[in-house]
Amino acid sequence: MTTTTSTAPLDVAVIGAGFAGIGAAIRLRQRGITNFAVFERDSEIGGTWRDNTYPGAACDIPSRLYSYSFAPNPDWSHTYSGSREILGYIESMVAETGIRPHIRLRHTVAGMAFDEQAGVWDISFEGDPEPVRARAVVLASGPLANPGYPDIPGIETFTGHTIHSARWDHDYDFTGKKVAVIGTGASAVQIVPELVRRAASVKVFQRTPGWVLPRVNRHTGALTRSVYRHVPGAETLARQAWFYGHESVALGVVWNSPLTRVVELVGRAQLRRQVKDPWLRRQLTPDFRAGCKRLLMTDDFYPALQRDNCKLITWPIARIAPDGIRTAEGIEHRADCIVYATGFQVSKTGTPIPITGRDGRVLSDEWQRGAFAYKSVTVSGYPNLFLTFGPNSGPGHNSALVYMESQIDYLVRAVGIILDRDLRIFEVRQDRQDRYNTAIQRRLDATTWNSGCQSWYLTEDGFNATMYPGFATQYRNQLREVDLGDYTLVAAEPAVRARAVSAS
Ligand code: N01
Repeated sequence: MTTTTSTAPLDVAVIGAGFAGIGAAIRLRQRGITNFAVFERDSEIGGTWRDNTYPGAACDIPSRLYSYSFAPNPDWSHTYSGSREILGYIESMVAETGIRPHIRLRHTVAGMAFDEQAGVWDISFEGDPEPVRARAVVLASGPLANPGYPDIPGIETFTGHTIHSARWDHDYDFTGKKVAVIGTGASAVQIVPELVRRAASVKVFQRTPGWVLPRVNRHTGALTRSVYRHVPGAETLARQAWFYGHESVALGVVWNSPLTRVVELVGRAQLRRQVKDPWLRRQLTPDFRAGCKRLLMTDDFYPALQRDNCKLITWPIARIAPDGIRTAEGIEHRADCIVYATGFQVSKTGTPIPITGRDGRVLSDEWQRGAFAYKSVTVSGYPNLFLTFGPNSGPGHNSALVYMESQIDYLVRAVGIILDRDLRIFEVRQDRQDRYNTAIQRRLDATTWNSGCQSWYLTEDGFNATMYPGFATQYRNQLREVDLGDYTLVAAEPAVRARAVSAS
């Protein structure tokens, strides 16, 4: 890829202005690095929390933990906050830290290639924006960014209204409508309780019942908020309590253990308490170990399914017809609107954009059978590139932001090393990366995620490129320091650097 640029290279290009990109930008600035830009394809910041605005959208991780420790918010209104409040938190971080001028909206990265001579990444954009060069790149485009539609015959023939959970149509009036919801994952269990209040009828098409656990959501009163605001250490203490509470849950959901039975007992007790009809209960009973697919945290999904205007359909979908959905036993379910709560196009085998590294290596080719990286942040052959939410950094039991914060602090330290030492190449050693991934895959074999169920964590071949097989504490500890022994460092030659700057 060749680019022509009219400005000097950036020190850092951050791709994506969601939680991760914004967090990276804030920490770069706090480290004194100011020559950076954040490129965002959308016209607004916020990533997931800008896109997921469906009714009932909320986080099922407590807000005090689903936030950055470097940007505490004493004012969370509930234990588990809604999407608008989370988006507000992201926007207020941007406003308070002064990073807004660094954000370039409507910049969709088309591809990037590493110029080994100069030690910079050439980044090109779709459409008008001028290409840029950057000494380091933070890829923070997020794994759950693009809506996924199911591969059901006839899907394009439906003549009614269609909505995806991650692209909600707020202008559509559900009043009096017959609605079909496909999917019963983490998004669907939040949407259905809201839809049954508005629509004439809701049919929920379930392929696999999940483990549903209680999510006790409480309003945080003014007095408690004032304690978090004014009592030194109160906020940190609460965060720590949530953190270690979730860490203990790992014992039951990351690995099959006697505690997995306890998690399943809690799920079964909720099912027994909330669903009295034995047949419905049977249809809602999972046939895999708790934790294998994502746990569903909700108190109102089962009650919603039992409303007079709601019906659970468990027959497989045979096809979508112009006026509704036909199931395998031949029944036509007419619908005015189909809501796809069918998740995202998760790339476990390629990259979100074409990335060409050293010696013309193409990352998508190398990741064809499954993505891998070193500590999920750096990849051998792709110097000065840093990933957030990269391969094998997904948690099954704790806040994704805890993992993300560790990645951000690690990569900011690494970028600091590149700039302070004027490095051309900062590249993880292949042997370190291989050893790390062999150990990760061996450890994954013992986890619930690899115990036989199908989920978006796995490739079609069953390769797990998504989850981290351990405690968040372990993950955090391994990223606490940048061990220079893991990396090949090559200093910039002043003449080459000067040529690169003057050519750009
Ligand atoms: O998507 P999913 P999601 N026919 O992929 C079903 C995050 N999240 O948007 O289980 C029929 O989990 C599919 O069925 P099955 C979180 O990380 C976080 O709900 O594959 N059904 C499943 O029921 C989560 O993991 C929050 O058999 C079909 C559903 O569609 C991730 O987003 C809240 C089908 C898809 O479930 C994705 O969750 C919400 C077909 N052909 C989401 N194809 C928080 O609170 C698919 N399905 C933080």
